[in-house]
Amino acid sequence: MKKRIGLLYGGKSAEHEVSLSTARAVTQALDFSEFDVFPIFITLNGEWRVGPQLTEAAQSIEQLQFTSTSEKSDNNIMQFISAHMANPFEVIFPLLHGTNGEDGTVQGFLEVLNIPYVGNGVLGSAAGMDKVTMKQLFEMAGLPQVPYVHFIRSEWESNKQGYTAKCEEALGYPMFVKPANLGSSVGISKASNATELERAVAFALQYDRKIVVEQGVTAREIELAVLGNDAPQVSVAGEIKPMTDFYDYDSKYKDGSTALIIPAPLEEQVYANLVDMAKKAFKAIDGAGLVRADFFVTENNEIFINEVNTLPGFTPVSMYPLLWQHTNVPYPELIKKLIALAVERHTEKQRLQYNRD
Ligand code: G1L
Repeated sequence: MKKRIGLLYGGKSAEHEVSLSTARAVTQALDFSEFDVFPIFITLNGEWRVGPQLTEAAQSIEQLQFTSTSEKSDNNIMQFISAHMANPFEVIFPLLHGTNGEDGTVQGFLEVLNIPYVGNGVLGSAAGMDKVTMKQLFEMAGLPQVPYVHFIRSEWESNKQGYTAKCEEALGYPMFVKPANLGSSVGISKASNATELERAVAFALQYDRKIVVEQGVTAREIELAVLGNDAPQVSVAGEIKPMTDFYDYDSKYKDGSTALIIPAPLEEQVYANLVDMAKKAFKAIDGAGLVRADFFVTENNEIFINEVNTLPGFTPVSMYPLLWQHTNVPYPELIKKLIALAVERHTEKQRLQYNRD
C-alpha cells in the first residue's frame, strides 16, 4: 500500500519562496512508487489550497502555486480539513514556518487533527524559535554558551542606560544584537560602542519585542545534523566560512558568499564532544525528527552552543542534507527516514492513555 503524504508549503512568511523551492526539491527526491503525494499550498495571504495528486516531481515552483479553486479568498483551511476527512493523509511534511512567524502553530494544528507530521513537535518548534527560551533550556542542560543579556521592548525603553551598562559589564564590545525570534538572520547586527548598541537594538526591535544581546566571539562556526527521535544519530561536522565580516541575511541566502566545508577539520576529541553536545541540545528542546545544531569553536577548541535550528535549510545543497550526504545518507533516503520517524512518533503517542479508565 502506498502512503498518502501531504507536502505543506508556502505560507504567510518571509521565507515563502524558500519553502516553495524546498517543496520542489522534496518532490524530486520522493519515490512516487512508494508515496501518493498531495501538494498543500498556503498562499502569501494565508489561504490554504489542496492541489490534485502529483504524479511526478514538480519541475518548477510555479507548478506548485496553483490558483484558487474558490472565490472566497479568506482562509480556506476547511478545504484542507475536508480533503483529510474524505481521505486521510498518513503523513504531512510541513515545509514552512508557522503562518504568522510564531512557530509550533502548524504543528499544533496537525496535533489537533491527529495527523502524523515530519519533524519537531509543538514544544520543540516553539522552543527552537525563541532564542531566549532555547538558551535557558541549554543552560539547564549544562551546555556551554556565550554570555548574553536579554530584555523586552518595554524594559529597554524604560531603562536604556541600565541595560546598556548591563551589556557592557556582562559582555563587553563587540556584541551581537538579535531578535529573540529566530526566523533567519534578519534584524541581527553588530555593536562596537554604546551608540551602535542603541541603533542595533532599535533595528532588532523592528522584528521582535524580545531581544538577545550576545558577547562577540572569535570562533569558527561548526554545524552538525541530528536525526532521530529518542536515540538520535549525529552526522559529520560541517564548517561555515563567512567571506564577509559576519554573515547577515544577504550573505547567507543571496550572495553565496559563504563556503561550506564538509567534513570540518576537527580533532577527534573535539568532534566527539560536539556529537555529545548536539544530542544533549536535541534533548534539551525535546527535539523530534531533526535539528541542525550550530556551535562556535574557538582557536583553543573551546566549544559554545549557538543554537539549534528545528527548520533548517532543506534543499539538497543546504547544510543539513549535505551533512547527511557526507555521512552516507543521500537526500532521498533522508526524506524516507524522516517520514518513518514521523510515523514512529505518532504510533508511540497513540499508546498513551489520556483518561483514568
Ligand atoms: F520536515 C522537516 F524535515 F522536519 C523539515 C521541515 C522544514 C525540515 C526542514 C524544514 N525547513 C523549512 O521548512 C524551511 C527552511 C524551508 C523554512 Cl521556510
